[in-house]
Amino acid sequence: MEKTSCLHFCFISCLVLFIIVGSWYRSSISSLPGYSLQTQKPIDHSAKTPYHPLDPLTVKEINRVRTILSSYEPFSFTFPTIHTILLDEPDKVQVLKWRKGDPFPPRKAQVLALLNGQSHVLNVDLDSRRVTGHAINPSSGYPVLSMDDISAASKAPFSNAEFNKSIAARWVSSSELICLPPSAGWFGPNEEGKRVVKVLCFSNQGTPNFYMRPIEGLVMTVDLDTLEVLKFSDTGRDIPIPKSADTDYRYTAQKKEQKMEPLNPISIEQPKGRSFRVEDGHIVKWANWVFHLKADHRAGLVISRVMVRDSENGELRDVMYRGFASEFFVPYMDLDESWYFKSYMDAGEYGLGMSALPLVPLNDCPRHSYYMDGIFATPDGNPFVQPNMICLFERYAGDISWRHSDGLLTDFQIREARPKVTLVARMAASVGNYDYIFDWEFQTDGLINVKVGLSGMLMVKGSPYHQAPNQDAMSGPLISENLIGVVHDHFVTFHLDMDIDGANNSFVNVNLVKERSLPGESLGRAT
Ligand SMILES: *[C@@H]1O[C@H](CO)[C@@H](O)[C@H](O)[C@H]1NC(C)=O
Ligand SMILES: *[C@@H]1O[C@H](CO)[C@@H](O)[C@H](O)[C@H]1NC(C)=O
Ligand SMILES: [Cu+2]
Repeated sequence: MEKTSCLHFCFISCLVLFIIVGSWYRSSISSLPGYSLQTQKPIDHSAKTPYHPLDPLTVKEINRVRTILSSYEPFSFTFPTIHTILLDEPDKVQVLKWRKGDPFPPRKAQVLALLNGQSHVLNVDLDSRRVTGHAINPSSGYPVLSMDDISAASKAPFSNAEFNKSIAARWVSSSELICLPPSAGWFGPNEEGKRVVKVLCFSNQGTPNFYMRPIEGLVMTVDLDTLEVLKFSDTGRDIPIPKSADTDYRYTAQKKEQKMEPLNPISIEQPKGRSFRVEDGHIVKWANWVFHLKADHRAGLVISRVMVRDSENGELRDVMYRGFASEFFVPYMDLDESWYFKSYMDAGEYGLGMSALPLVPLNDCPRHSYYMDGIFATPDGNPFVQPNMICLFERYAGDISWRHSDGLLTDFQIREARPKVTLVARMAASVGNYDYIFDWEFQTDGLINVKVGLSGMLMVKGSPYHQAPNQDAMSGPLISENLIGVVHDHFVTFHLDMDIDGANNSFVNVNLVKERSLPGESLGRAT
């Protein structure tokens, strides 16, 4: 939030509790006859160069950052663990001044790294090949978890004898265990100065949907740097592991007779192809809109330099400098030892972009979609391409964008209607059990609609109850035998730097006030 014109919006999404296995389509659209998977040629990123000052770091540039850091003195003995290497975006004034063909403002990277338990924030100038800024532990807290952190933390419990005993007492074999670090945090003064996570385990016996089989009450507090189990807690020995029956959500596992009448395949035709284009890798042009779209490790998807073409004089007018999801906050309303800390901040703790897996053509995004890749850095500082991370498509859902008919009161026989076609930029982050679907939708009337869809699995709690429970004693409804869907919220905050016809914008809140009229009095007549 650097500018006064930035707005933070907070959307409170209601508590979402769905029974996991409901009605399923027998098969996905892409496996139906006549629905061949349209493919987009994979992009070779190895030699790509940036086209725009806001373009993310390329494969070559991430390699260059790695080379610069390897010969940087403080890291000459040990290369740090890389958490993020991101473009250090040039100042807004420089970006606004820049026109295609102009030389770029200096290309810079910001690096978040860890070495010997210390956080390093580095600024790297790619042109002069120098580290231009270096702060050690500049603030409290730690960088986003790396993939190495997550996989090391998930293995850590197995080095603990108490854990093995606890597991054996439940007749669970270690081969069916999946452990995950759900939330980083600070859990008390004993952990001062340490990076710690709580690790929880699930059983995948009989189902890939292990989220439905929590080993309830078993919590290991793990030091992410030493991988030592700092605290072991088991309060759930008498809570059974919920059954695995009917928990597998895959199409191929749906054996039950379909209760719902099957739907015929559906697809929107675009006989002349799509009407948007992507220029220079990231500039999207569609109808009256032009904007820059890119993948981001933390935010997932960043939209910048959004402009709309004036229908009268054809000139491009500024609408938004930059918009992205800045953070999530997902607190669970349960005070148990194994639940109180569950308050995920999915963007900062895991990275929405880092959690976004390739989209499934035809089912995640319709036919004629354009796919964009994400380029990030691995913990050893090498570039990594996440293919098909974002999709762009034109949406037509059968709605009307505008209409008017005339002829009832006059002699004009007018039937005018315009179909509503919009452009959507989409990505889906699979942050553990949850899938967040982000849609940035552009309408020809100038509206930008941001939608966040929630899908995936619930984070559930094992319970000794299997029916008719005492609701008061629980932190959520019993959704199945021995399973509670713990009540929780999902808050999403957005960074929206609006520049509607320039940077000087204000936010106007209009509140209507109800006025009461006395019997026999008309306010309209009184004024
Ligand atoms: C715990 O069990 C695992 C898997 O059986 C084994 O590899 C590990 O050595 C055991 N750890 C301890 C501390 O006994
Ligand atoms: C924005 O408004 C302020 C106060 O009215 C004014 O001083 C400033 O020059 C304006 N900036 C632009 C870019 O128009
Ligand atoms: Cu939820």
